[in-house]
This record gives sequence, C-alpha cells and structure tokens, in this order.
Amino acid sequence: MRDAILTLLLEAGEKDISGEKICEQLGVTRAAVWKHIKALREDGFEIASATRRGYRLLSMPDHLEPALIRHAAGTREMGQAIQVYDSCDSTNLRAKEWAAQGAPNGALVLAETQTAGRGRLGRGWNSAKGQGLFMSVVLRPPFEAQRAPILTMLSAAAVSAALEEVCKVQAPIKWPNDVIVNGKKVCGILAEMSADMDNVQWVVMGIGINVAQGIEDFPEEIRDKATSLLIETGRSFQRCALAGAVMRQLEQRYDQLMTAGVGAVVDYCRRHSATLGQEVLLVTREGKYKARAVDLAEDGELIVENEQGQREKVVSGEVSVRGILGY
Ligand code: BTX
Repeated sequence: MRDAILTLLLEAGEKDISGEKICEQLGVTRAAVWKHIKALREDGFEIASATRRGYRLLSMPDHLEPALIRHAAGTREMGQAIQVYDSCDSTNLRAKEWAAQGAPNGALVLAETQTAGRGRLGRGWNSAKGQGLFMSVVLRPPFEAQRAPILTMLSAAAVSAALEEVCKVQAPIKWPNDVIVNGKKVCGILAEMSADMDNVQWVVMGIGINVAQGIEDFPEEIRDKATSLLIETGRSFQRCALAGAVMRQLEQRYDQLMTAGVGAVVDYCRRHSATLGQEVLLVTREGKYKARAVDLAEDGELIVENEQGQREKVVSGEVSVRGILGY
C-alpha cells in the first residue's frame, strides 16, 4: 500500500492528488491513506496537504524505496520486481536465491549495506551503509553460456552511460567490469551464472556503485584506487534516481543486444574505454606478463600486443588485467 500511494504521489508530480482519488484508485479508506502518509512523513518524505486540494510530494529522503526506483526507471522489466534489504550478506547471494525460486528477468535486489559484499576471485566489496548502491539484477538471456561475458560489458556500459547522464561525469570502462572516474574505481561488477548444457538459466549481475562516501569512509588499503561520485563531483545524488537510470540504460541495451547482437555494446565499450592504449599486466594461471591493450574484438574480447609485437585475444574471466600504474 505504501508503495502504491508513493507511486500515485510521484505520478501526480507537481500537482495535488486528492485523498478521495487515492481512496478510489486503491480501494482503501481515508483513514488508511492518512496512516500511510503519516508513516511516509516520519520516514523523511515531505508531503504537503491542504483541505479539499489533497496531497503533494515536495521532497524525498535518500532511502532505497521500490516505488522511487521503478518510477525513475520507467522500464518494462529491468528493476520492476524489487526486493530491498536494510542489511544482508550480499545482494548477489539474495538474488541467486530469488533466481532459483523463479525471479523474473530484470528482478532487482538492493541493500543499504552488505555484511559480506563480494568482489571477484574471492575478494570483498566495501559496502558502507547508505553511501553506495549495492544491487543485483537477475537476467534470463535466451542464449548459451559462452555468450554470457557480453552481459558484464553490457552492464558496465549501462552504468557508464547512467553516470554520464545523471552525474555529468566521464565514466570510462576498465575492461571488462569496472567503471572509472578520474582514474579511480567508482563501480565494480560481479556476474554469477547458472547454466545447463544448452542454455543460461540465469545470470545475477551484481553492481556496486560508490555514491556518497568521503575518502575516509574507505579502508586505508583501497584509498588510492577507490573513489565515489561525491568525491569526484562534490555533489550528492539520489540513489534511487541513479538506480533507475542504470535500469533504464540496462533495458535499452539488453533489448538492443537481443534484437541486433553485440555490435552496439562492443562499440560503446570501445569508445568509452579506460583500458585501450594502456600498458596492462595480464595475470594468468601461467604467470604475469606485460602487454599493450590495442582493441576490442567484434565479440568483446580484449586484443593485446605483447612485447614481441604479436597480437592475441584475452578472454574475460581467464585473466586479470591491471594497468601498470595502478588500478
Ligand atoms: P573486484 O574483484 O574487481 O574488486 C574488488 C577489489 O576492489 C577489492 O579487492 C578492493 O581492492 C577493491 N574494493 C573493495 N571495495 C571497493 C569499493 N567499494 N570501491 C572501490 N574498490 C573497492 C568487483 O570486484 C566486483 C564488485 C561487485 C560488488 C557488487 S555490490 C552488489 C553485489 N553484491 C555483492 O556481493 N557484490 C556485488
């Protein structure tokens, strides 16, 4: 009910919506509406009310509210089914559980904080309460497992485009899964998948975006490589608006992938790359070696040139790519 009332207030925008209309649309009593308006106010929503005119939403707190995210996204599927936790171990774990129980394509899990936020290869993800977006989307692409890595790049492209749109910052992609602002990591992406012999059953795409941390909010050992949108722009951003923009970008790019193939994603990542042209350190099972990142292949794999001038393809997931000078 809270969600439905909030949605009506958001849809009314700058106009008043009468208590009577809310009652009619939702089939509830005036007293019930009043009770929810009161609870929303207690949670920091500023709602004007005037006799005979009705209610109007004036301002919102920076809570993770499903109605705000859905409204900001304006999507068909991505970020429409939503679960929010105040605290959980990892949104990827919660989303995997939901996926196994039949969560639809685009289902989204968010948390104000994570007690066991996960990075790749057993690493952790620092999840300062209320200061970042910690979210995981369930995707159900109708294709085989070998094609799944493109979804990580697609998500990185969606985050990069959303940050450029909402925060007006350049947000290039460190192939294949980090988004960088001014040379530091503002977002990391962790994809996990369940597949059978033929097809992907689901992919859980975990996205962590640093929004409102100050530098002292990061543990000392990552201060040289981590940053937040607040640190880089000096501005605060509503996390729900940002989550909505990421969902919108994701849906647009996902639809395009399904109808027209990988071309647009690879092209976006090529044009917004923090990796191409850089000296990189490839960390493989056989050892480490230096190379220069020169291009992305048509399928999104990284093409590097080794010190002997030979070109080769790097498949994401098989190696770790590091810039020589840092992240
Ligand atoms: P990654 O392995 O590329 O990056 C993890 C590394 O990044 C850590 O070892 C640390 O050095 C650094 N790091 C840790 N926390 C942060 C941070 N907040 N900002 C910048 N750098 C950091 C990248 O893994 C994938 C991260 C995905 C996180 C999301 S959050 C929602 C979802 N749930 C979950 O458990 N993980 C994903």
